[in-house]
Amino acid sequence: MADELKKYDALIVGAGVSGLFMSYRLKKMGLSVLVVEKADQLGGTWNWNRYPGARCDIPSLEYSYQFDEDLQQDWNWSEKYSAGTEILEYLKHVAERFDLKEGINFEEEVVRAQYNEKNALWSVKTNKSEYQSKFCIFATGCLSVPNKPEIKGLESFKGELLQTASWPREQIDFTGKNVAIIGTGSSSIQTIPEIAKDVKNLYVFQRTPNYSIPSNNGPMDVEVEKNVKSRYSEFRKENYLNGFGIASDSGEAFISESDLEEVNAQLEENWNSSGLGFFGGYADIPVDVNSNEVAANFVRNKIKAVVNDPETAEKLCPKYHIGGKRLCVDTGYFETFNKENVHLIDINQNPISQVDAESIEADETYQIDTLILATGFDAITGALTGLDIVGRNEINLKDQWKEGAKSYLGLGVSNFPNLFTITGPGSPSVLSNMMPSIEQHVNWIANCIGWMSENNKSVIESTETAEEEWMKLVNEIADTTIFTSTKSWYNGSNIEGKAKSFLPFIGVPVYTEKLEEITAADYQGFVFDKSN
Ligand code: N01
Repeated sequence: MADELKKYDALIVGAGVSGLFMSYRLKKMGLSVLVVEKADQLGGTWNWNRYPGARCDIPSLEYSYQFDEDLQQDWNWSEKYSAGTEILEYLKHVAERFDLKEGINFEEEVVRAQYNEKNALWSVKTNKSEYQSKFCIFATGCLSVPNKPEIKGLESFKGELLQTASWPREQIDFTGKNVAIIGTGSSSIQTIPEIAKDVKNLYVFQRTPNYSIPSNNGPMDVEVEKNVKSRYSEFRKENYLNGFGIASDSGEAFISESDLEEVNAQLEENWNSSGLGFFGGYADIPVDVNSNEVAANFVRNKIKAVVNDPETAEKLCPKYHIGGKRLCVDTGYFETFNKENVHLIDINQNPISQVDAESIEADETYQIDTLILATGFDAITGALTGLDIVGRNEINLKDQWKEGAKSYLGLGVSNFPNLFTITGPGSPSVLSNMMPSIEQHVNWIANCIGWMSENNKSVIESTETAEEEWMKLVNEIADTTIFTSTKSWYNGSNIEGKAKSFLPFIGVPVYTEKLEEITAADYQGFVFDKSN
């Protein structure tokens, strides 16, 4: 039976930004490749998150592929921060241009992947078929499994139930409707100003307020574009040398050693221009709680200056360390709370007690037509632990990661030979510009497979020791920052029952240096052709 299965050199799970580029690299190397994608079209994040206002919070000149010079010269973005729809068009263009659609099976979902030690092949079972593959590559994204909270009575709601992370393709008409939205993270902060334009009433159920920086978005500045395109590769390299891998002022000044007036002037400049680069110029905001408080207070004062009602403004002011939860970038978010049809409900004081056929209940009962869940994701590991991925000795990845995910470089996992993850736990991933981080991983995996072939190696696997030491380093670095002392999806705190451990590697340049060192030392920390 097993011999009849279709065989590939590499099976890639997911046809988003990473799966597309991975298939491009491997096909170019002459490998037989199959991509399976559970959606009915490519695009990953940008296919699922179609809510009004969805847009990238990293400028498009940076959030785009760099692997092909002609592509990056030819493509023109219409705005500084492109809308999700435009990014989806871009990804479709890339797929067409490089002939990537051939070889993607859509509406096919992996249910189980099992490593067979006898023939060193993965058996991958989907809802439609079963395959064998030498390499199994998970390009399943860091924010791809929506978190659906347990709310009493939710299933009895008779109105329209929407989730930002799996938004329908057709346009939703909110005109004259009473709408409730639960959650105030990035997705909600992007969609609230858009939805508020048409609704009769918008009820925003907030558990934790968020820091958000204005995007100052607008049409693409052609001079900026021209300048970047004239030196694109240097521009990319410079950005990737910054801690979070994005363009920002890389000055190493400390707020703790600076004149406060100067600090506020710099933060004002950042506020007016930098979006996610708001910390730019000051290296101690993520590591020194007092300096962090200066930046946090700056944002709180901005919120209070924008929002007319002092009580609402106070509720919108976050109290935790700025940056501890992912910073948001918005277009008119705080201003929206000055509209008479927008109501902020603090559910810390009055938690949501239940949802009924036509209402939601917290401090009072709100009659609603539409309920939107903007409640986030089972981040970084959810797409992997949600499947049955079975490695050596029948070990299931979800069991191996029960006490917290461990990975070597975010690329390999011990006991799971010839399995790669793109931007897995322990890599900069969500604490960096995802595009270049994805390209870095895809290139690494492709080069590693090429190296194995040249050196007559068939099976690669990271060692437990390398993995332990790597995750120790990830945590040691994180412990020097404010990231571990804030509840966030970076450390699993948003999902009930999930192990609490900090997963991203903080610091793109250090990560890159280590990755290069390890690779140059013939993939130190990995073993090849380990006997069973
Ligand atoms: O999700 P989130 P998101 N009852 O987890 C609340 C990326 N992104 O989809 O903070 C009530 O940030 C939860 O409250 P709390 C970006 O990296 C990128 O908004 O847990 N509330 C929180 O307010 C971002 O960080 C772009 O107390 C509940 C919210 O729901 C990441 O995706 C655009 C609840 C979830 O916020 C996730 O953002 C959009 C409950 N039971 C997103 N459960 C780009 O521009 C959860 N909440 C690329």
